[in-house]
Amino acid sequence: MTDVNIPTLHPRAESIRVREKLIKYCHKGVVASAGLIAHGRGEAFDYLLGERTTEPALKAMEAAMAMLLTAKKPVISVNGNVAALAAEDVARLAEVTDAKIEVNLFYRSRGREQAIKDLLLKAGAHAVLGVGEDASARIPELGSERRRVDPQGILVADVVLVPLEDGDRTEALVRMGKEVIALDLNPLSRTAQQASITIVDNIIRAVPRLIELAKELKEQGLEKSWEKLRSFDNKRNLAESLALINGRLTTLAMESKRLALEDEKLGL
Ligand code: PTJ
Repeated sequence: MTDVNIPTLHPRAESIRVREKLIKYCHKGVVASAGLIAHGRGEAFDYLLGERTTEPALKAMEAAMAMLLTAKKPVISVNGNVAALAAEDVARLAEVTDAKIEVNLFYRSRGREQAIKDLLLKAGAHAVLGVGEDASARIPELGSERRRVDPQGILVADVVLVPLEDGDRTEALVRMGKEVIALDLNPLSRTAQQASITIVDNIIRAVPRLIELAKELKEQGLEKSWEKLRSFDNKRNLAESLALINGRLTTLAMESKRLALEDEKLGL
């Protein structure tokens, strides 16, 4: 592995730093090779969103935090990308919401499970479920390795936070009667569409904001949380995110056309 020198003034310095982090954790066996591809898809959607936390994402975060704070057995599901990008924040989020942390992988191997658990413990997590023999229960009607869950964690959870995942598990968890909070930059993903609440934002920005929100909502009281939850509509919120991308692209297309016309006038 080579260490790349990232010029501080490079316009995409932060983006390159994040990529390098994922590559490093891929070499350490935390991130699956396909996780690098998944990150690229996330980057593309982040570009379309303007690489910022949008109003619909903030609304979804408020509802998600309300759901987590009023849950009886909340669980945060962690895969390789999540551990590499947000281990410390996930540990903090679990603490402020009294949630359990469980490793759940599509490309499951004993080595990766353990590497992710170690990373989370080092980042401050008190306990990490779903590793080795602990993942002894199964999500019914699910074929992938994601079906393996911990009987102390996802199996009995009422609310599961599922960051960075597009697949069949969310649907299966909803069928089991659980509420699912998805965190996914792609508002069109299967997971985003099937979840009870979808936060369309980058995990790097979203989890720190969720931690701040926990404090704010706790200060406001439980009744306020229920209100936020009752008034939230996921389909409407997803539509707002899509409209936002659409509006942004329309504005950018118009601007590009205006510049082309100016060039034409100048004979360029
Ligand atoms: O660690 P494993 O074995 O469980 O494998 C994890 C991956 C990510 C490889 C696996 O879950 C997978 O293949 O995921 P998908 O189907 O590519 O879906 C990942 C979703 O996360 C996509 O919809 C991306 O847009 C989204 N995404 C990627 N990076 C980010 C993101 N969402 C939020 N923040 C990001 N930084």
